[in-house]
Amino acid sequence: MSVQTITRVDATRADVIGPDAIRTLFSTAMSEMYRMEVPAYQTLVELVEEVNAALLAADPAERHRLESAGGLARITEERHGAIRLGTADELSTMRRLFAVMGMQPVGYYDLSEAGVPVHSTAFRPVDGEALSRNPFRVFTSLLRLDLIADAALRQEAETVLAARSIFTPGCLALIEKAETDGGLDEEDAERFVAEALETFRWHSRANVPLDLYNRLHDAHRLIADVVSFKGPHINHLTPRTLDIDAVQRLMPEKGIAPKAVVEGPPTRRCPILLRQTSFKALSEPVDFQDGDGWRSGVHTARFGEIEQRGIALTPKGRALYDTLLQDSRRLVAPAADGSNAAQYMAALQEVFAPFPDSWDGIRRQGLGYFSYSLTEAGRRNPPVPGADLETLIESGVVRFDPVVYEDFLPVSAAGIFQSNLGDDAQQDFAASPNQQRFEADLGAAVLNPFDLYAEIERASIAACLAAK
Ligand code: OOG
Ligand code: NI
Repeated sequence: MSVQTITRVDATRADVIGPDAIRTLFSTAMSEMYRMEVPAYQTLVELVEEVNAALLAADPAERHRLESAGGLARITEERHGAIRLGTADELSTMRRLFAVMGMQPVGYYDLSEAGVPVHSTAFRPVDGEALSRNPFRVFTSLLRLDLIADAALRQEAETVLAARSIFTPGCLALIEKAETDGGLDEEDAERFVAEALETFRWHSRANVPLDLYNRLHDAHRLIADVVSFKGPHINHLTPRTLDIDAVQRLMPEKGIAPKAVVEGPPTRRCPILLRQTSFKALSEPVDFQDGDGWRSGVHTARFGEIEQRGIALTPKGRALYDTLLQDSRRLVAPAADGSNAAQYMAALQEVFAPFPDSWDGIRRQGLGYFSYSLTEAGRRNPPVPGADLETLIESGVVRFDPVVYEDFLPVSAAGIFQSNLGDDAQQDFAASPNQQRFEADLGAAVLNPFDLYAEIERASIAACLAAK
């Protein structure tokens, strides 16, 4: 299995603009496109900006912490999107496309367990420097036709998917050029972004007749969404807020109805992992093939989501999170119609009480990853070789800041999928994670997120102790 990454960017070639810059061009273009396609997205972005600005104005200490940890600049522009692909070829080409922008596949998510016939990874930048420039991520799912019971329908779906090509010839040529030359110059980068954007665009004309759409839809809504269109339309683009409870509360005032519960951990002083909420997918007009003509219908796929990101947890912290989340769901299972939302949120809050809620508590128990840096005093008076980290922290030479969680959560993702598929869409599939198959289809192994966070922490400690 070969891993194709762009490693030969030659720093001496002034015309190569580098993957971080291409990623920023792309995420800006994507945001621009989605703003035109889904006006409610713009409303959400504005609401998030208002809430973030109000929070920072009211909490100078938090503002200062974010500024000195280098996290403030990236937050306003920060987005993640999601797409759903139909074939192994589409997935492996998508990996090469994202590699041009410095995005690697991180993590494996099995959603069959939650009744959604896909498995997924997140394409994102991985090193600290690239993340601080622009942490744009795309949650990318591959449809699992192997989970569809009806063999004839599966065959029909496969035939439709095999006949489509979701990338423009120009895009494919530029991916190859970037791989061969080790990057793109500015002009090619701009062409690449424009061509790549075509793959993510919404198509109001379906690729299949209404009758096939309906049969796919009856098998599972998600199958209809993937198979019936020319391409994998981006289905949401999520801005990051510093206070998700405030956004959830204010959404109805802006005419947007949020899902009943916020996914993920409860409200805390020290946020952990990821909290998310969304508004339901819109019913949008679609034209279906009908003999020689077209026939109008509707499709629901695209929605809005916001998120608040907290600290990345260690395997020990993550295990505690998973246990507590399961315990709270055992106590109060969130109803699909949201009728027990208040009880669920209260149970969550109570069950999570044992999870320490101070940065130092989380650090001392080894539950989260931190980035260490020299304080002002530490820079004036750098530590001597062999100094002890804990002593340096106590004496105010070294400070620590939480490392941001850059990934996703399978239970939350399932909740988001389900709230968008409609409350009737829950279906049982045999839980069958198949990371090996996914990686074979991807053409590469997915990176382990824990390794990436551990490396950020390790490098930060090494830099403190090596400072001269
Ligand atoms: C992806 C849903 C998962 C998230 O933020 O967890 C997701 C999809 O609906 O395609 O985006
Ligand atoms: Ni999302």
